[in-house]
Amino acid sequence: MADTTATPKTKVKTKTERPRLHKVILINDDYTPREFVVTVLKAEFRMTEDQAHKVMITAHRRGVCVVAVFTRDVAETKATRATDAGRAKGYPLLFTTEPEE
Ligand code: TYC
Repeated sequence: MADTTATPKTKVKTKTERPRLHKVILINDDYTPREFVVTVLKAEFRMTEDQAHKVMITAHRRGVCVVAVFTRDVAETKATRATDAGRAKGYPLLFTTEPEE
């Protein structure tokens, strides 16, 4: 009978890396009403009125503002949904995504 009890000489150690996070970025424009931007931020990103107002005013003053970070799929879905909410009302409101460094 063959000896089947030999100890394996190599060990497999799997290293799992965390998924890279992606930023959702709000872009300013001259047409979308401030209150509408706040409404979208509250609905899609579960922000309070206060948080949403701060993000909106930062984008308004500086041109862009990071809204939040998520895994890539979630970031892209939320950016698309939020952008579509503006488009449905005829506004050029734009959310983009980019990977975190
Ligand atoms: N600049 C817009 C206005 O004055 C408001 C606004 C803020 C639009 C932030 C987009 O990402 C934005 N009505």
